[in-house]
Amino acid sequence: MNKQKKQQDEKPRVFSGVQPTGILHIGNYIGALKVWVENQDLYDNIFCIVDLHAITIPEAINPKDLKQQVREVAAMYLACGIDPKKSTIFVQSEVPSHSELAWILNCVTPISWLEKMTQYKSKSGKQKTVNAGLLNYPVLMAADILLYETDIVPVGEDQKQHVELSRDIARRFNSLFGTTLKIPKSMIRKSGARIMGLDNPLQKMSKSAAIKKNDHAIMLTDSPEIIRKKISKAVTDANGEISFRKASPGVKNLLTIHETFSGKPTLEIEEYFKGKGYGFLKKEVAEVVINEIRPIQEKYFQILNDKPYLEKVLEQGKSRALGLSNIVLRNVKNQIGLS
Ligand code: ATP
Ligand code: LTN
Repeated sequence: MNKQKKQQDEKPRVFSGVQPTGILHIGNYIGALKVWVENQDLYDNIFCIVDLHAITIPEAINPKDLKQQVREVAAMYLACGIDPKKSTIFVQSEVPSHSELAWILNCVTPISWLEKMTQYKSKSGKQKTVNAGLLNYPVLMAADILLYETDIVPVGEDQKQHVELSRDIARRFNSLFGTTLKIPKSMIRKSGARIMGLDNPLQKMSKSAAIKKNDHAIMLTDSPEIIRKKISKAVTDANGEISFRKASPGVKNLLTIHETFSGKPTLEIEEYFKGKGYGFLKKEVAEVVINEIRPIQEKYFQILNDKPYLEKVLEQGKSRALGLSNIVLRNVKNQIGLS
């Protein structure tokens, strides 16, 4: 066994993923990628690009663009600091065990559990025709997680309910067919797990909303000028209070963005902005964001243009994911009486 593999096998396992539904925004970065990178040395990490989840909203996906969007997410993982020597990166649809386990888990998951999911309720409300994939979305997510005997799932606040459901599905499978699946836990950062839209601080910042509204989100590929402009237009209020506890949602969102990018304690931030106006706050927030994402952007475009490197990383990731996931899938099939 080589040294890298032995070290990976001894650490608790992390699994997480992002949908290739467009360019990533600072919410994805703060809630997910930054957490992955900060904890990378502690765990055996598996990071997936969940293209099968992305097709649950068919009108958001153009078949001609999907492969490129997958590459863009992979390049962004690497540019943010995911190191392929420490982490496995792969594309969900290239590892068929995900769909296969999802089907089996669908057969042990009550529909009522799925109908209660808040993401399903909000996304299905926006569709003319609701496809079964949207309802079964969290079952595929459970399959992703459970296939790798995952210990920890680092995600933003919006995915907490789905990780809870994965735990319930695993417990139900284990009680029906005997203990087979490991019960995972979510990892959610205390502050910054739900970054809000700049145009509407009551709505979560999301890739899909960013496609429709220009000033909704800061994309990780935005230029410094665009970032300054978007933040200068961010919705605030008329009361002028710069405090984490008392501020309105828009101002609190800006303070949280500052806190997560600057890494400074909240008291120090409040002290710094005391008596200063929102114009100053917005300028400072833009600068901390620009400073951190500038080097990421340089790496991103370089990696995106290096197709052979990207392909090599994804090929290696696929090979490890195929091997690991087959072991759990075989056990599950065995327990359930399938050949
Ligand atoms: P879409 O609009 O296509 O559903 P999204 O922007 O909500 O996309 P996902 O691909 O669903 O992004 O999420 C990837 C990761 O980023 C998940 O861990 C999710 O919890 C996290 N995340 C998404 N939006 C935010 C946000 N606004 N704040 C913090 N974390 C977020
Ligand atoms: N549903 C998640 C993406 C996702 C995921 C996963 C996250 C799919 N499978 C497994 C963690 C673990 C989202 O962010 N929308």
